[in-house]
Amino acid sequence: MTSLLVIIVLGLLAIALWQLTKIFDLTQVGVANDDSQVANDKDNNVQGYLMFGFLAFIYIFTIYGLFKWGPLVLHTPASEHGPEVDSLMNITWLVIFFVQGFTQVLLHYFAFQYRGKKENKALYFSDSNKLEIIWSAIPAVVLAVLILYGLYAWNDIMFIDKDEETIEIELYAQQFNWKARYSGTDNVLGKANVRYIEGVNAVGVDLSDPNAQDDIVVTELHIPKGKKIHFKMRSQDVLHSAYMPHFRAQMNVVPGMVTEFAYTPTYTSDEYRNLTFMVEKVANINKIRAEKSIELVANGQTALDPYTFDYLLLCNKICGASHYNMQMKIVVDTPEDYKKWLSDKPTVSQEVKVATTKPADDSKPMGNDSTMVKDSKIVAQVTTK
Ligand SMILES: [Cu+2]
Repeated sequence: MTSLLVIIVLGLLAIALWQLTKIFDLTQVGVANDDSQVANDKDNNVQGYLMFGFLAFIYIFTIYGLFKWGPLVLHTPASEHGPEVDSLMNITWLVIFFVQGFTQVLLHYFAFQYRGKKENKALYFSDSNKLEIIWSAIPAVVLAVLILYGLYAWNDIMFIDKDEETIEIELYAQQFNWKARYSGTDNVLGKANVRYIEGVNAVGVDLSDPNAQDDIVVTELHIPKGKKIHFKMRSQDVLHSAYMPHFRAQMNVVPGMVTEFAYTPTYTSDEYRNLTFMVEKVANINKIRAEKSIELVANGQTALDPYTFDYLLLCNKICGASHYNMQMKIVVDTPEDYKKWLSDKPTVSQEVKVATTKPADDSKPMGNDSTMVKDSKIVAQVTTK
């Protein structure tokens, strides 16, 4: 509402200014002796200097933006391949800044230097092969280097050494939540199919497969620091995207196929929380939340809880009405804590056994099933619209 008012006020202000200039023009009748529509040297000089004014605006705004919003970047990567992604990003930014800085100066300087002058005559030439070669070859070479470097980095990141010991975890996407399946002691994920989804077997594990007997399904992802995690991703319904920004990892999750990504976490959640940049970031967030809480309490609402940092797995494909809230907490443990955490988790086959031996009236949908019912209603609403 406020923004609409601001837009209306700005619009009215522009109309008022426009009317003022008209009145000003009327007062000049008989005074001004040059009312020609053709620009004279004075007009061209003003436009020429305005070019420098605009150039200054671009640079000042860029520098302001860097200082104002620069600290909001993700900062230190939490995976082994992270620095490689960051340096690719940084090099691309440097090239963009250099090209932008250099070409904008040239563009505005030329507009000033060759502004209209009464005694000047335009020089016409149809083409210049030399110039065209220069401005085609330089961007071609720069782009080729960037793309080759990107391909090299991508191949390096996506390469999974068959002999390397990895931990296999499945990420399962549903509108609108994530589940993780651990491959258990055999480190082999059992077969799974959407047709086997029933009751507590929410990701459709094939319980007749020997490899599936020790599979464990959870709603909070725990991974150990310093071990390579090999994620295999499946989707139950639509296209999702598994996005783990702090680990510089993202992969589409596509119904009907398995996609993969592997990385090695380098900081436990606790270690990452205690990095200087994160301590400052969290303090800043909590300062904003405290200020907001004062306002909320004054209006009779409850205050906001203080924020603590957690790694997150987010969905980065707009997949439906509750896409914005499709996330799962990721905890990076020490290898010992990870083992301890995983050791007391029941396997899917155990959970199914418990659920099926329960008396009929007691076998209500468990865990996320109630939200699944709610979410499928949302989907039904969306699709019937
Ligand atoms: Cu999604």
